[in-house]
Amino acid sequence: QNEQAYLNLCKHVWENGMQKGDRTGTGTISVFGYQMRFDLQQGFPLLTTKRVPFSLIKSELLWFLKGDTNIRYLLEHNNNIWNEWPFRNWVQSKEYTGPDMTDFGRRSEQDPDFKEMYQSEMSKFKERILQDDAFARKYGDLGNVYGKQWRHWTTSRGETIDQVKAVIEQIKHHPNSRRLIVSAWNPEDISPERAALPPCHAFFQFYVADGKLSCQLYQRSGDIFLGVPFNIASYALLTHLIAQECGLEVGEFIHTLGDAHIYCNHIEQIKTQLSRTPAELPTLRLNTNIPSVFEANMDDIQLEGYEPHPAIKAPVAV
Ligand code: UFP
Repeated sequence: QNEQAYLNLCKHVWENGMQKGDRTGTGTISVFGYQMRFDLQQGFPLLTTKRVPFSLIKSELLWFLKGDTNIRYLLEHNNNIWNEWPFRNWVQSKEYTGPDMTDFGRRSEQDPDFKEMYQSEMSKFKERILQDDAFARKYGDLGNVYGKQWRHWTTSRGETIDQVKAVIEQIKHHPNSRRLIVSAWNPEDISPERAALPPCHAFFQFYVADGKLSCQLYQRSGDIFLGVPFNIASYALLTHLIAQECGLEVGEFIHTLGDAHIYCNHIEQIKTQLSRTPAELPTLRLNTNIPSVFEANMDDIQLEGYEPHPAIKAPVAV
């Protein structure tokens, strides 16, 4: 069963992880280097031991594939997963005149009055991104994140490289190639001024054998409880989309993690999840008439038979 690969990761890190401090000040237990394999023929690897919001995964992946880096598209699809980073830029800017939002992540966990103020500032911020074009351009753009590097990698000569388009061409015409790679990791662009967050899912490679397309991802840093379930489903979906476009079946998704960590404030949640019995995995249905992966939209991607256990809430480390 595919989901067991993820549950084994949780168990492995829980039992063997080292206590380790981290950038966010939250604290983690962590291991370095871990690999999971998901056979995409055996169902779509969206976890069933807790509900994972697939619509957020779809809109985020479509946003990457469009080469978009502005959160406006995400907000238009009720997707709030990238809001904290641009919000932090906004509240740290000279133009922001509202109440002090320093350290808003931790403070809103500890102080209900602050949380109310934060939520109100955040909803004003989102409204403005949606309504005000100039504001959205200035404060909604995450900079050199996935969409930019996947579709518009900029070279030192000022040319742009569309890595995803190029890799699809290679898969179609040179399926035996050992160079079927997309890199989101651009050393020139990882400073805080140039990108909201250096890419976590940094580098991926495709592989074609026996009429099946497989994908392996190297993820430098994985938040096991909140991030990794999304990342698995997102790359599984990407593999399905590209396989369909190239006239191939799906093979495996292989997920290789660098720093695989459980945040200290996710431990109870992980325990709850590990106590649950996985259900049958859902099946992905793609519209077979999508002209290209770049033109896919939300309705072209549907899941059947997703009957998970209830969602489990946990704070995001920013
Ligand atoms: N993270 C993920 N998956 C993602 C993503 C972020 O697990 O797709 F964008 C987590 C990993 C880590 C934090 O806990 O976000 C990023 O922090 P850092 O840059 O310090 O690794």
